[in-house]
Amino acid sequence: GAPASLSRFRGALVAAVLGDCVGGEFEGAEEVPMESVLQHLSNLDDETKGNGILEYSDDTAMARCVVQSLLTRAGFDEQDMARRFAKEYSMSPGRGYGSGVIQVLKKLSSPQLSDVYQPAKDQFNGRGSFGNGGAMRAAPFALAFPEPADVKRCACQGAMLTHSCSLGYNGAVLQALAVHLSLQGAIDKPQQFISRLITEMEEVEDNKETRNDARILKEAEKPFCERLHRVRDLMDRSTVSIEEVISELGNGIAALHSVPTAIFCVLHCLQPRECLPANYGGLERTIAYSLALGGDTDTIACMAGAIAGAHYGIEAIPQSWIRCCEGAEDADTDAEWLHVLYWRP
Ligand code: 8NA
Ligand code: MG
Ligand code: MG
Repeated sequence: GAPASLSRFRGALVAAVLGDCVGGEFEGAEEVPMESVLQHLSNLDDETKGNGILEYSDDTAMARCVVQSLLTRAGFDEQDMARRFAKEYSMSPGRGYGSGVIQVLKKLSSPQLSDVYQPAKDQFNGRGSFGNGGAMRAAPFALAFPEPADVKRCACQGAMLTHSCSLGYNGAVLQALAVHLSLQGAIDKPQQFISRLITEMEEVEDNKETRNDARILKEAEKPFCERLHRVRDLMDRSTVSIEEVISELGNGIAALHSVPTAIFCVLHCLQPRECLPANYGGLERTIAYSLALGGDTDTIACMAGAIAGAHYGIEAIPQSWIRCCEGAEDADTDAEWLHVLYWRP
């Protein structure tokens, strides 16, 4: 498809919801046999199974708030976005939110609150959360702004409403950048794509806060850059096992252990793979592969889904999958509105 085409917007937003909904089945599982993944996915094709609708979790609930806020305000408005997060949580608290972020969401609903960034800063003894909760909802920022500088700034500030640790919000910046580049068709050249992400993150991570957080958490000086180099090394290898991916990149709830992993899933599944059915297209391979890693499967599949959906476009998504996932149709409509916002004069 053409750069930033409507098909790519729809693909990104719908595949993110699918990843969240189908990934919920395995969230937190230590080992997920590929057989179980393929069984789960084939049930979606089988209407007679009637297993009902797969519900979305916090990932999609918060992404929907981001979308509605960006559309209503025609740009980033932290007060409005914070209010929407708080309201969404109070209306549906059972969507599987991280145990820490719940405190932030409760504080954000207080009418006395003067600084919407303060509750996030109070988390974890003032260090802030490094969870992937900022990154899991970052894709819509890439669909709202054509300029990478706006994508980076707004993804960062949007994440800081709940995640004030640099290892949290920089993960959101990386995820938004990956979707931004994918929308432009940059994944047609995977080596250049990963190099551009590294170049961008070199700059994003070049500051005192990042160096300080990285030192405290005993990570490399530029943690996301280091992980992206690992992604590049794994891409260059002819074979790589699931165990190696987990040990090199992680599959956990930290942004550092899941955003680079999601990017790897997309790049690894550009070609057919022996462990995956030959009749699967690239988008189906990406979702299946993300689930087979185990751990935070809904969030990794959600983030990989957004990047892959922006690359392959809406046509690559099986209709039967869309019908099974709560919120997928809404995401499709939202994508059309974001496309208008993105291309506004
Ligand atoms: P969060 O901000 O509560 O962070 C998630 C968890 O990460 C916290 O509960 C802590 O255990 C840990 N953590 C984060 N920052 C720090 C820190 N500075 N020091 C020590 N520990 C820290 O939630 P979130 O919005 O980032 O959500 C992340 C993930 O958790 C999402 O996938 C979400 O779906 C959720 N979740 C995951 C699972 C799972 O099994 N993988 C299950 C339920 C919910
Ligand atoms: Mg979730
Ligand atoms: Mg999750």
